[in-house]
Amino acid sequence: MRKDEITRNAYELAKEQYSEIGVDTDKALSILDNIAISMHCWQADDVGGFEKPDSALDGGGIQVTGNFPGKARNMDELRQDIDRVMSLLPGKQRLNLHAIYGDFGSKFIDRDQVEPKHFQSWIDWAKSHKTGLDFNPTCFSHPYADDGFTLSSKNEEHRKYWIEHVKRCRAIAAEMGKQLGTPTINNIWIPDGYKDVPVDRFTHRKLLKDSLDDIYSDVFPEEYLKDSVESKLFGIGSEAMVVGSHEFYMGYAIQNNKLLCLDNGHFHPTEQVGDKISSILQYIDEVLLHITRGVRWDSDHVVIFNDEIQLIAQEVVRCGALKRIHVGLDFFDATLNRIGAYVAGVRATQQAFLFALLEPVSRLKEYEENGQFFERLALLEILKTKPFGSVYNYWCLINDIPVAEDYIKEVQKYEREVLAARG
Ligand code: RNT
Ligand code: ZN
Repeated sequence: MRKDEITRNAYELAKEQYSEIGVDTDKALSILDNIAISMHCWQADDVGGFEKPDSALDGGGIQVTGNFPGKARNMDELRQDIDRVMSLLPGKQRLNLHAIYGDFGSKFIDRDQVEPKHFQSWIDWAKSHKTGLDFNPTCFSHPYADDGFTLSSKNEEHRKYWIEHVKRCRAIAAEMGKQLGTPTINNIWIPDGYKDVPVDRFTHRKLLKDSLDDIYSDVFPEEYLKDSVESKLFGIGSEAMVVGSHEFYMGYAIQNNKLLCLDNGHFHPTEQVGDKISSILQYIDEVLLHITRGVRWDSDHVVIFNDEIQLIAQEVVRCGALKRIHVGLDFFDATLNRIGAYVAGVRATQQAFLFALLEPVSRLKEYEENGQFFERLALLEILKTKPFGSVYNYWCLINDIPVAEDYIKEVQKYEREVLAARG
């Protein structure tokens, strides 16, 4: 039997098995078609960016480890990589850029000088790819962030500099959204915090609040720009206190009608971001997810199909909140083929959503409401043994995308033909 035929037959069998428990696989796939995954650009070059010829991640409490050959060294290589990644993915993707990835030419453009024109070639790129862009100010890897503080700095010159940067980023993001006809999310994450136990937490948090108020006093149409804020528990070098904590930003987002960004690497390891979604949705209209995998800490490993990601996707689907959730990825591992890392991470995320979409939610709720907890447990366990992989494979096939292990060969080929030449 030809491979395609096996994939189709397996799908037909899977479809029957799911329909026995009241689940429509075709419907699940048509919903999956519309879940856009915002792919972060920074896995391609280890969060380096294009400010200087050899820019590298520096500071900010986040770390890239590894030196697998083939990282993108410039904008052309990064675009080439992203194209290759997208060619190996079914479904919709957006691209999430950081401010340091502008098209700066050979001139050094400081962060308080960035303008929409530096991102016009990205906007054109997105147009030609019929996709949207998301955006992030870059408040790290800069001398003015070396002391660990940016928007909450007690140094007024530094603070004003970062406020100017973020204001410019919002203008850039709004321009992207305007030209692309789909709102750009501008997500603020700052590293600010102390390595050791501080005495004055209050002033830093007050300064951050005032900086945000100043930043958001510039008004842009909602169809162009959405604003989100991302909290964190701790970072390398900010172990004792992070200014932009969960309480801080949740309060800010509720009070100021902003999106809240939940990065699942940014909480105590036993906390579940999946559990937070139904609470936050009571108060906040829209949520941005930064899907990642922390291993013992916020290590930003490549996303895999694990319990944590499954619960996040299940909660979004069970809450009926797909329209209120924006799915972004945030990982950077330099110990393996970076193109493969992207494809594996996006596929794992899509699989988590597919797995959630293949749940007979109303039957499960019925068991729960009847107090039939054994039945709820049993059905949830049985769902883990259902052939959802056959449904995912079929989705790849009908989208003309390499099915299952076939994509490994494609990544290997790219490594041989393109990445190897980068030295
Ligand atoms: C850092 C945050 C943030 C960054 C990116 C590069 O802990 O998760 O989202 O990873 O902005
Ligand atoms: Zn993040």
